[in-house]
Amino acid sequence: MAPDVRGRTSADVAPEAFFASVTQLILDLDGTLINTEQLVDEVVSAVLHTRGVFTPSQVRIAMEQVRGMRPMDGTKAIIAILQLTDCTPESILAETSSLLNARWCEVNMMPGAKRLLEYLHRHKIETALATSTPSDFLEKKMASHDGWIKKLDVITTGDEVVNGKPAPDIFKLAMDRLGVTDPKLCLVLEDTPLGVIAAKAAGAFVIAIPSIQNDDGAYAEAGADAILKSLLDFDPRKWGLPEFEDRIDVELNHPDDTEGDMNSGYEKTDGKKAVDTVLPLSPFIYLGGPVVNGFGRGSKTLGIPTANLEITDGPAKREAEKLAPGIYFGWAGLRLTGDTDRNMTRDTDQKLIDTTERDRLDDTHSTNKTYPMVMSIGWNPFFENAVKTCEPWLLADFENDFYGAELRLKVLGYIRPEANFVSLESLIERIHKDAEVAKGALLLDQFAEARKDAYLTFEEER
Ligand code: ADP
Ligand code: RBF
Ligand code: MG
Repeated sequence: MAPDVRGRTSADVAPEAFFASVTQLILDLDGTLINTEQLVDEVVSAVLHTRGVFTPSQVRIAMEQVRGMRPMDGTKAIIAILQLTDCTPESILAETSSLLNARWCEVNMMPGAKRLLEYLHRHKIETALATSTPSDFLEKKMASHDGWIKKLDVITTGDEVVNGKPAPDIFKLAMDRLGVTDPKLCLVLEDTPLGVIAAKAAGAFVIAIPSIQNDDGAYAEAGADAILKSLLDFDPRKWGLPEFEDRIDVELNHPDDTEGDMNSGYEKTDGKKAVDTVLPLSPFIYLGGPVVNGFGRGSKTLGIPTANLEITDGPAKREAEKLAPGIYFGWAGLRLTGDTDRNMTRDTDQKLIDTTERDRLDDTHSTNKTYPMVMSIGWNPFFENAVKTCEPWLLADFENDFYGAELRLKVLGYIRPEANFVSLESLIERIHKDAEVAKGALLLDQFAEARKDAYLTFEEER
């Protein structure tokens, strides 16, 4: 997205046409509030592959085209796109829905969804759900979700309207039930292009939070008024609503590069210390596994080595799904074994070495240590990665590589979304600033204490 004259992307701001305060919110469910898309893709594509001979990408493209539709509409559309013969939509839907019903309990909420719902409830902001899911499916889908859905003012389901998304019916019905007098004061959050089209046709403002990667163009074309990377980046103040109030200030030690950095909120207060803000995660997220090979460009291209963890498969996958793509900070525990024992380390920031750590550093035989870390999780837009990576930079100097060593992370807070940059230098500068934000945050009591954790020192499993 091209930066505007103020150096911000349109994701940061409500559109010029928006001048009032939002009075109601309408939320999509799947892919917006709950993380169903991967599971649905996995189950439906497995069933489709039993019904015909397709390449994985044919199936993926077909599924992306129907995302947001009601289950029956989507199944019919997929049959048409893939030109499936000898099978009815009813038979496919019967199979996919029974497989899915057995697995809805695996589905997490989307990162930031709980925070948003609690905020809306706390501020008594009228909110509706507008889901393509029919009500009988919905009950099964939400069975393991502690009833938060019942706290919403209005629920509209796919079976209640004649036409499903991309038709505007479901949003119009939600607006009727909310008693909306002016659709332009309604804000819709949607993850699919078809949902965006439907909400725009109903007259609402729409924020897209894409569940289809690397295709912001499709959302812009659908008419999205703003595109965010995740719910964590929704700023209600820009829509005339009260602020979240849960980001906390962090003092930065090296505010030399503040000039001209409009994007960062990196401001000098009373001409001295620069401050930034971070969003504490609640609960903290634990990730662990062996350090794996990445693209080999962290240290080479950026001078910033990142000890990649496998998150598309294996034990860390489910935990990593709880994190929106973005930049985070926390503590890392590292168990060096065999050859990697020779590694001598030195914390780059002495203030972050507590007494226990100092003892451990003196004991050259001990190899389990904890380090401050800053990490990126996602698709690295600057390099347009096709796979999601988790890349922690341990804020210490190591003499040797430690591929294969056991790494454990306790992720404490969110710094910012993944971004694209005009140059490699500006990406590098920004990552160094992230490290300063991480170090500043880790000095705060609430995050400093989190270092004492038997998981990080390999005394306990999780
Ligand atoms: P890759 O793309 O394979 O991850 P990098 O260039 O990012 O390659 O280098 C990462 C490797 O460098 C890590 O796997 C680790 O073995 C080593 N390394 C050295 N110092 C650090 C550090 N401070 N933080 C993270 N990894 C480091
Ligand atoms: N890559 C991006 O494309 N955009 C980013 O905003 C971004 N931020 C990062 C922040 C931190 C703290 C770290 C450690 C990495 C970040 N990267 C980002 C990832 C970087 O591109 C990646 O580590 C290298 O490509 C090496 O694989
Ligand atoms: Mg790396």
